[in-house]
Amino acid sequence: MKLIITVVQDEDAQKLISTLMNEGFGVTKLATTGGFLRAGNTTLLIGVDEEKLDDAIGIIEKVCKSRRQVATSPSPVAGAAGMYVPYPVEVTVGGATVFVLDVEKFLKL
Ligand code: 2BA
Repeated sequence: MKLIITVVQDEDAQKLISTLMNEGFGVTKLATTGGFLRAGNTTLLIGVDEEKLDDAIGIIEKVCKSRRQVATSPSPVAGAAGMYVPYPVEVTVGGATVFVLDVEKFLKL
């Protein structure tokens, strides 16, 4: 068995969860926050049999879109007044960040 941990954008989360569940996958949703943008995102835990791993990853790939997002981050250099000046940064977020882990044991007690 494998455990997929995937970080996706909130905009894609609901559709991704329904599609995975309709295909018979079990899903747990966590409300998370990205370290860089400090904005909300969604992390899903999906336990899958090894032979269904590629199917699950295929669904994630199909549903999750990449988007340009502008964030205001503190400047790494101090401005003339010696203060850190916020400036806008544009980044491409997603489609999805996916980790696949081996599951040593899977129990429902
Ligand atoms: P955030 O950390 O908020 O990052 C959002 C987007 O900002 C990233 O999109 C990336 O395009 C950009 N970014 C992140 N760190 C950066 C940096 N040091 N310099 C410049 N740009 C940077 P994604 O790569 O698609 O990541 C989306 C979200 O997935 C991340 O949100 C984070 O919550 C998660 N994530 C990505 N890589 C991860 C990793 N190695 N471990 C754990 N979580 C990760």
